[in-house]
Amino acid sequence: MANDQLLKDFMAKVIAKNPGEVEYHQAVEEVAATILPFIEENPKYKTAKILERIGEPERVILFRIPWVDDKGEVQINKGYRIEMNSAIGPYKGGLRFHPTVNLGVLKFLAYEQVFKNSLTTLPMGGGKGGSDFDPKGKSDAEVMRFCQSFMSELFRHIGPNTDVPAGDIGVGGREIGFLFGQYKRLRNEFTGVLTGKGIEWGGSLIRPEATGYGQVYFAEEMLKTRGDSMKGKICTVSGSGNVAQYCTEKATELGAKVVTLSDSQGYIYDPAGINKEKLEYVMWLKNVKRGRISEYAEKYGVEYIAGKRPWEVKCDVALPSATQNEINGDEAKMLLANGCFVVSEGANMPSTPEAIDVYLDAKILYGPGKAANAGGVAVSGLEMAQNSMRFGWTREEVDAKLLQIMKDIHANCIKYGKDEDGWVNYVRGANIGGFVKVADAMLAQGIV
Ligand code: NDP
Ligand code: 2IT
Repeated sequence: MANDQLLKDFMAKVIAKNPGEVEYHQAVEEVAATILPFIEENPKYKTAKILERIGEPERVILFRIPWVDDKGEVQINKGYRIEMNSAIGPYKGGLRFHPTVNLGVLKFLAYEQVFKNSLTTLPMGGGKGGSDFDPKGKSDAEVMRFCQSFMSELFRHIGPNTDVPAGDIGVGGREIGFLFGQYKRLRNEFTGVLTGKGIEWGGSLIRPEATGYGQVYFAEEMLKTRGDSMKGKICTVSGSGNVAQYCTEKATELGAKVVTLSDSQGYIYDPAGINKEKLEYVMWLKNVKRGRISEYAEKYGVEYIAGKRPWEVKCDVALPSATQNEINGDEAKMLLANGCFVVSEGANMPSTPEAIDVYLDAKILYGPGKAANAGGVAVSGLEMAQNSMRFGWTREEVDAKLLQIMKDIHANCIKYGKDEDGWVNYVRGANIGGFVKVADAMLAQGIV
């Protein structure tokens, strides 16, 4: 059967089985488009229905999170944990607290996580969870009560050898602390059940930096294939949270100039570049004051463009680091028309299918999220290893391991993604590279 028809038939079944979960359909289709032809050439995966099995979560946990706000009013949120695949290790993946969270969003994230975690070379299965809780505008006490209620149900489903959550949008060091405290209290056990912990209580050096650093290391590796580097490049970054901050730090350190940052309300354009001192202000603004990126424009007298995304700004390298579907087809065309030739994704699925087609048609250096942002979960894996040893590595040791992992992921993408003309399709490379290890483990473990 022709590949187009194979994909159509496969997706019709996925959509029928998972109605309305549009982000999930999108993530599955992107993978299936490259994996189905590979499976045709490797029939052992076909008869065992590996791709169909990978798409069905091993377990989905859905629960109520009741909590009381500062006014004494009862609030109710939804809680989720998708335990997607445990073929190569315990379920592993972040928790997202954001009002847009629903089953389809978390299933897309858990699905991507399976392939990403496999690419890291570390023994981690895939999972994702979270809540439709909105931390914006909530007091620390409200966030704590919410986290305690969330963990009061989640604790019975997770464990250091079962399922190890971490942060994602809306979940950073503060939330991981409250979640860990409640887990320890309920289980009377101090274990590495979460990653992204504080350095004094089982965390790893470089975990906060890891996603953004890894994203830039991956861009540097892609540039190297053309004898080029990040030095002197103009970069546009979206978001201003954890990933965006450390992506900006590393890009600047490697000699690039980051000229934009954004949040859900708009973006700032600073043509002089966001240097060390300005980045320190952003970290304070976002992590301590929990303010808006527009305040940066007021402080430094630069332009703030409300209600828009930064892809209209001329750049060499785009580093999307906010959320899914934040670059559409028209924005991708605009990026390329302005000379952009590298896209390295810190966010998960930030480019729409139309945007990806634009990159692939133009044969630019495009690093999809499941490869380019794998540094975060990779250092989570290193945090788990340090917790098991009851011992910690230095900053330099962890950073060196992170860099090596990003290089290995890049090499794996080349192995499966290099075309005859020498151009590397990193989408195909990452998907097949991530798939093979999980698929072989599933074959070895029987029909489970
Ligand atoms: P944070 O919560 O620290 O920051 C999120 C940033 O993205 C904020 O600036 C936020 O703006 C913006 N944002 C969130 N939702 C939207 C939206 N719907 N539209 C526009 N802007 C939005 O999260 P992280 O930095 O941790 O995560 C960013 C991305 O990176 C996500 O896609 C996440 O899945 C991915 N990722 C994160 C990893 C990690 O280790 N943290 C690892 C790998 C990937 P605002 O404040 O206005 O909401
Ligand atoms: O999307 C991701 O890879 C993360 N949010 C990090 C997951 C983790 O377990 O560190």
